[in-house]
Amino acid sequence: MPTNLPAEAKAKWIKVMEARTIEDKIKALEDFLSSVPKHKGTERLREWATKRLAELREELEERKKKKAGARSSFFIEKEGDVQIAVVGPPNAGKSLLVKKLTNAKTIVADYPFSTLTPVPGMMKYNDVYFQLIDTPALSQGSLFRKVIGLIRNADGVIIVLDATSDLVNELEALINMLKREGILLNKPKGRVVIDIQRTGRTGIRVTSMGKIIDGTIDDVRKLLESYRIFNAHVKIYGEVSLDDVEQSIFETTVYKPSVVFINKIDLKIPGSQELELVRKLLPGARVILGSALNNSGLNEIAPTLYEVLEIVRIYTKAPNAPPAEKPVVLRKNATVRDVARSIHSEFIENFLYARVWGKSVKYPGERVGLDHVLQDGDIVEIHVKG
Ligand SMILES: Nc1nc2c(ncn2[C@@H]2O[C@H](COP(=O)(O)OP(=O)(O)OP(=O)(O)O)[C@@H](O)[C@H]2O)c(=O)[nH]1
Ligand SMILES: [Mg+2]
Repeated sequence: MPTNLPAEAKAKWIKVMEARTIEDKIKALEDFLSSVPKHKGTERLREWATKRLAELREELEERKKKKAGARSSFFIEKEGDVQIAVVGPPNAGKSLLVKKLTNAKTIVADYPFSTLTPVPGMMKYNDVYFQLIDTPALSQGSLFRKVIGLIRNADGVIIVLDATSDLVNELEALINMLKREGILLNKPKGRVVIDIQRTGRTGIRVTSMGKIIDGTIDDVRKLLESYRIFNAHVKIYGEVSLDDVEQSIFETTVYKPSVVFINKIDLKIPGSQELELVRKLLPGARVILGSALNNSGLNEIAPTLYEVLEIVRIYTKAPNAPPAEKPVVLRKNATVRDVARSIHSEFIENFLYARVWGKSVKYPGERVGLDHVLQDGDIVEIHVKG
């Protein structure tokens, strides 16, 4: 349903997007919410904004605590290349799994709700650093909102289930809990990514790798402009409606790629019918059977995350120098522009051309422009003016 927001509210949204600090974001979001008229079309938006405000206020509290040197904090600074929240029902084995996969000093205990604060650990695979976060059990309670915040900030999730429990019910409950918070574990049919450009005057560029079912690229441009967004790169994947474009301006729903780890198979091996139902609940996710106790299935986790996250490693190089050892880690459909931006915004402003070696080009060292789509393992040499 369209939100039909008045121009005043739309103008206030841009302030939310432009806010750089949590304090500013809270203020702008409050201001925005007060200008949104109450009717059926804005119901979802208002509900979402209210929850988001609560989350931001909590995050602010946490950051203050951390600054004050408090021992327990829920806010985990991103380290490494991708951040993965390890979530699931109580006592499923989340902590033991994170402990086995990383260097994390997290507590494993044979009673539920033993983990009360998130604990990060680092896992390396194929030159990519995965920061895994052991989280408190996901169930309604005082920590619920905080765990949701952790998941929203993460790039993906590992769902840990206990093979001796009712897998289908547990998973369904978890999916629905997250869905109510605007976190989707199933890839939506289409997806809109809006990259707001803060430097330069690029105008609105729309790259469609799918189709807009009820409008044109020009309609997308007009919609964004009505929100006073004038410099942005809009990427469309799959089938989307103009409504989806508007929802993605608000970021009301986010999709998190996921891996399901069915743990404790040393105690019970799930039946094939049960597994089929699990797969049906999350068709896009990958399911791994294993045991954190016996170390089985653990080796499959990193390569599977790599696949579901659609990770692309790009090795940058300076002219007449060997490629960097540490890749820039991006996602599928990443372009030379994304690589240039990751180095410095000046690389885009002064960009001349790039030379690329690897799977995305016809011959080694081919010259390409900013919009060239790269592939995993490519080497990129960017040439700039002056
Ligand atoms: N048999 C068996 N026990 C396991 C396995 N993985 C974990 N456990 C045990 O299950 C209990 C719970 O493990 P934790 O890692 O603390 O579980 P959790 O999901 O972190 O639990 P909370 O933090 O309380 O939500 C501990 O006694 C573990 O030793 C497994 O693969 N097999
Ligand atoms: Mg735990």
